[in-house]
Amino acid sequence: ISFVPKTHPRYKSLLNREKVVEALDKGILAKAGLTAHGRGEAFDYLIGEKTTDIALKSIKASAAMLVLAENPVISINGNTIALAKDEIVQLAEELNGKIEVNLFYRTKEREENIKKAFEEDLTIKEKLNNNKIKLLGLNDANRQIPNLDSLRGKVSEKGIYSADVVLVPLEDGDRTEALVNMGKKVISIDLNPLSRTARKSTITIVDEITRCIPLLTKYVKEYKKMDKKALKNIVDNYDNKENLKEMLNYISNRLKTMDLG
Ligand code: PTJ
Repeated sequence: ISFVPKTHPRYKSLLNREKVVEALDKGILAKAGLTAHGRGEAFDYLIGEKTTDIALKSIKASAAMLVLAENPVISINGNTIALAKDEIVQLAEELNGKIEVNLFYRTKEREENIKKAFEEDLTIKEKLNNNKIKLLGLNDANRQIPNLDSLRGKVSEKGIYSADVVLVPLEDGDRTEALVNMGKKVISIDLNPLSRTARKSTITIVDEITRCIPLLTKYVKEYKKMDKKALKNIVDNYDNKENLKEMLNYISNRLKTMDLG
């Protein structure tokens, strides 16, 4: 049951909080996921809680990169599952279906609870049975990302280990660099444009996950009909450092000219 009335001016944000708390109760979210969520909320305030044109550029470049990829994988953690499980499934279906569970705070119990959350949903279960989507990283995280000591380093051979493009929403930092060092392209979703993840990624989408995944899916669908040369052009014209600078300028201008009335 939701305690948040639909008319509340901050409905969406409060609903996301409820989802995160619910996922904690179900043993899906790491406790640290609560503070990570709060940090995200704070940055979302700074950007005005909407998808900026700057983020849209990153979304389009990401869609092009995902369509061009030979073996893309969507990495998911507790926060991503709490907020955007269904949206991630829809995106994966438009690609090769590969979703990999990759946890910083990896415990057997959380793995079980996550598996249950996917299989309890009958629509998702059917998609798993029909191989429209594949949930990797639970029983098959047998490979190791070189130079990454955390449990995030345990990955699936068919998933992140062999992927050419990895989408990493709400990342914790050092893995992005390790994946880039393996020669992979990393697309991250992170509301904090100052984070190490944001700076090390090939493409950073500075936007809230539940807002940007549906947009990403929309552009993936559209770009699947486009020729590869045009898509390559979109990717080649994208500069991540430039995009992050634009985002920081956007935030500082917004704050300087803000009307508090
Ligand atoms: O589930 P696990 O065990 O893999 O653990 C997941 C967390 C999130 C706890 C772990 O990865 C972590 O500690 O992450 P960080 O270092 O706190 O980074 C998370 C980033 O996600 C922060 O920079 C936040 O600004 C950002 N963030 C939080 N909520 C959102 C978000 N970005 C987009 N949309 C959000 N809703």
